[in-house]
Amino acid sequence: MPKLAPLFARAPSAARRRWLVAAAASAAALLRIDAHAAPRVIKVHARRFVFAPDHIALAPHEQVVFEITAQDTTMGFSIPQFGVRADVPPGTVVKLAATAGDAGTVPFLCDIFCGSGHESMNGVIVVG
Ligand SMILES: [Cu+2]
Repeated sequence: MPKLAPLFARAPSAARRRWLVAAAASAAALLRIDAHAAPRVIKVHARRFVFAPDHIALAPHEQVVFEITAQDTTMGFSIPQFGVRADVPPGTVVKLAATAGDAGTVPFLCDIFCGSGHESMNGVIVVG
């Protein structure tokens, strides 16, 4: 691989400008690819009567995919404010896409009755 400094020392300034423009275009293309990168994956595990994690931090308007598993019985994973929910049977990985809204605190919860602690099975997404 040629060393860059001697290359520039020998190259005419027009060629050097073309090289710099091409390098800048490549960098810009990489930034565009990064902007459209796959959504962040967030794993959430549900068991009676706990979600782990039960606090999740998202950036405003961030697109994510929750990968949800359940340990002992079919659970529901619901984020009413984001308009998404899923049944989560044990032994499967359920993928649920969601997009955060503006900054704020958003509750999520189990919406399938799973036992005597079901009513307290919830968590919080902090968008900010
Ligand atoms: Cu439940």
